Amino acid sequence: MAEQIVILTGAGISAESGLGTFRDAGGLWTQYPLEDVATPEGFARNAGLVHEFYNMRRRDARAAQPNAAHHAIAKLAAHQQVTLVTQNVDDLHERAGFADPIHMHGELMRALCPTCTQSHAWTGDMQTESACPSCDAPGLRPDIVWFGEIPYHMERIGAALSDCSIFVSIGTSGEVWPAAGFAAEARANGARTIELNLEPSNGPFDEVRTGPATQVVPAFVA
Ligand code: BV8
Repeated sequence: MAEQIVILTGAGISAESGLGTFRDAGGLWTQYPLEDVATPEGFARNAGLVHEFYNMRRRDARAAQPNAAHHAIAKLAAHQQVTLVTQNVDDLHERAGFADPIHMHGELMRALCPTCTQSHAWTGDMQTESACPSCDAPGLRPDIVWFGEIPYHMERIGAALSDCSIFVSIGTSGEVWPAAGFAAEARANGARTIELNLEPSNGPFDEVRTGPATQVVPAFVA
């Protein structure tokens, strides 16, 4: 039977495309305290600051290009059964040709209406008075899963983790839950677990290959 591969990516896969990671030196959380910009409480306190944070990241993501690691995963999916779960909110996997990544933490290029709960494509800047294209209510928020909120697509992810024979973690520190528990969950279901990362995260991996994603991911896929 063909291998069923689950790949989990984090901010490290987009680092060489110029997009900031969170916990590395100079990372995003050192510039903006996550409590202020990645929690519902922070948004309620100061929506303008949150929009400033995500407008900057949305502009950066639009200016960035997918790198060799994003392209290698898209190439693998052309001839293997790959479920891609990403913690990233940029669209670099899609722009590298991977059709349907599972964005468990939401997407920079989408807006969520707190009034009618509709999600909309949104590629420009967002302000506190930005209105919902469906119900016209002001107060749109980025369609991002913040700390304390329930990640998207958890059932679909759980099903993929129970069926997979190989689990590959790429560019994530493994510090954010529930994503941090996926490798152990896959291994408990009998999968071989592999980490491709700049440095080992010391998670439950059968194999660890260290180095920049643009080197270790194409080598793994080859
Ligand atoms: C949940 C928003 C319940 C989008 C993010 C107390 C109260 C409430 C919750 C909790 C709590 N204690 C714990 C929790 C759970 C909490 C959590 O995990 N907190 C942590 C901090 C302890 N989690 C939650 O709240 C989640 N929700 O638990 O709900 C629930 C759960 C399941 C079912 C039902 C109910 C929601 C978490 C989502 C939060 N939103 N982001 C955004 O702004 O981007 S998380 C944020 O961190 C990003 O999404 C990011 O992707 C994610 C993970 O970070 P990484 O991607 O790993 O990035 P990091 O910088 O950490 O690491 C980069 C790695 O890359 C490093 O290893 C580095 O070595 C490597 N690297 C760097 N350069 C390269 C490289 N690798 C290769 N090549 C390179 N060139």
